[in-house]
Amino acid sequence: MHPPSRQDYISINFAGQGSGSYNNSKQWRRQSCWRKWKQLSRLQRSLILILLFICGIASYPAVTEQLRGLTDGDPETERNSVFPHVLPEAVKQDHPPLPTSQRKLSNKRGPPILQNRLQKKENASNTVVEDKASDSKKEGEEEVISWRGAVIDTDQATEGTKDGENKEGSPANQKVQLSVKSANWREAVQEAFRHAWKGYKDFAWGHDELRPLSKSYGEWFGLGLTLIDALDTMWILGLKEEFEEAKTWVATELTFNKNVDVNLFESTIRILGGLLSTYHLTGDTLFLDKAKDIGSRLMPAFNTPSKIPYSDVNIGKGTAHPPRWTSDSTVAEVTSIQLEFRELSRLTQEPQYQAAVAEVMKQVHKLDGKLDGLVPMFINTNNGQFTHQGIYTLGARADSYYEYLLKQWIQGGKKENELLEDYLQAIEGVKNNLLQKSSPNGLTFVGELSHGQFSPKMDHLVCFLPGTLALGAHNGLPADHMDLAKQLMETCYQMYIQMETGLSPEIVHFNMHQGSTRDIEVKLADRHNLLRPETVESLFYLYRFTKDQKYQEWGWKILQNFNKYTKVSSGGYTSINNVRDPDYPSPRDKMESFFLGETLKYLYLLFSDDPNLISLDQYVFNTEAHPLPIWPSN
Ligand code: DMJ
Repeated sequence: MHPPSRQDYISINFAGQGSGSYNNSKQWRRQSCWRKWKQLSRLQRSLILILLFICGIASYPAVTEQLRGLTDGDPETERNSVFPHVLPEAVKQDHPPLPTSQRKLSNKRGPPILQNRLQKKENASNTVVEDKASDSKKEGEEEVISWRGAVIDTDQATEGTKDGENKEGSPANQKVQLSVKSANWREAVQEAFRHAWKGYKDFAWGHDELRPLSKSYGEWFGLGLTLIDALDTMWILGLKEEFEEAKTWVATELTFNKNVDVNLFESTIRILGGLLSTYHLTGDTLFLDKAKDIGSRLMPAFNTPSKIPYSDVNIGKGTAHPPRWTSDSTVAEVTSIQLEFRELSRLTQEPQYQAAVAEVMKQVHKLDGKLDGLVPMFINTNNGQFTHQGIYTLGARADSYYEYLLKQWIQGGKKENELLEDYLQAIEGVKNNLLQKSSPNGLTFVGELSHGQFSPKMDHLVCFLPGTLALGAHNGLPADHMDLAKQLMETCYQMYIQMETGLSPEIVHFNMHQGSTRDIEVKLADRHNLLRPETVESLFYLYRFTKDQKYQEWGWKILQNFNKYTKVSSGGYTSINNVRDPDYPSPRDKMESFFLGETLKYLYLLFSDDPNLISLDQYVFNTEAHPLPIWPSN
């Protein structure tokens, strides 16, 4: 496929320019707000004014308290810093969040106006610095707009209101309350991010991963993995100050000219993907230049006899190799780097990136050894054949193969039929071979097949599937994909709430025999939680497409449980060993980069009612939650 020119990309436009539809300009918002205000009944207007008044009164003591707190320091932090632990005081966060007006007044609220930025991309320089310069003006406006928005956005309020908890009051009042609630939840995500970032900044700045308990860091590739993975999250959450300091580090410290072995897949999805999406969101070519640098340094991985890439590349020496013990690569790894390399070709007009990853897809498409479209877990880099055949899973080592079939098809404008065929066939394969119901409650789950033997084992990783199925249905694929998505979403949520901490283990086993007393069992070795994103990722898709409030409520519970059991007082969050022991979840002393790159980003987007905040008709998320543009049709 001939990659479109750079200019074609810049001409991506978003509905509404010059027409009567969506346009996020200040003038439009002012006019529209006033029009909507005038359309409200007198009763609705009075209710809103009373609510504003009550919030104003209620906020007075909290604001003065905050101001006192700012001058006094934080004794809690000082006490806990002597011996870090998973915060018992985070239990406080079980309480409903404070109304916005009672919280610390942040000067960086609300997401940046992404669509606006993209619409004006050709005219404006779009630097963050510029955004910063106009901050003071925006601040006041955004406060007001968030209130007006509560009224303006009523048609985005959800069906969930019908069955939700706010049965009293007028429909308009209910919608106001829902908007305020989700604004508070977004703010809680911002707080969580700031807390995670504080730990990273204090103890791991510029390193790959925070070790929050030992107040140190872990190195994997030595490339500031967490910082790069988190760049676009900060942009989307509107954390401009944090974004600026991270950007400075990228500009002044980040170098890929290092004698280090990196994993092709992990560095593609986290680093290349993170840099490309940050370039798209900000328009800052610093990130594109860095993306080109790492992308070209990863290319030696494809120099293999079969053109199926090796797992590891030395980005300084330009050499690549498989793991020491095998010449195999993982199927998910070699088939989940395509979105990023295809986009790199489109942006640079250099076809070699796209050609290399397309060759992998072409070969895998033709390979023997699939079962109804389901793929084995390994592929040999010498002969290009599947190895260790006979085991089929939607979990580790195969998961994102399925995700990227659909997402490449969407990215490329739904023209590449082989990708769609392989995806549809694979979903039929899941239904025919891997789908079962648990006992006693009939939860639908995706198990595994090993040489014809079914195992009722499901990785938490499989919880990407409800979101992917929903995305497919949204793009015109069969409606029963959405039915299945909803059933699996329920199961993934049950994997959380049936645990004593309310957090999912890494792997569960479902009971299938009649007479079972519980649906879900967890083996001792599988009780850990790594702060993974897949369930909240799927909740985000399901909420976007259905507007059913329950998905937001579920996400809120999960965030509260992360705060309760994984938050470390001195900064950061930690993975834990035992989701079944609320008294001692046994912290592991590691904050994975995807907690900032994915988990918190998806939670924030889940709590947003703005479908244009990373529109799913304009962006496709890579498997590390980095949004990349859907290519324009021309
Ligand atoms: C992330 O790196 C990606 O989401 C990947 O697809 C799977 N593993 C982690 C998150 O769980």
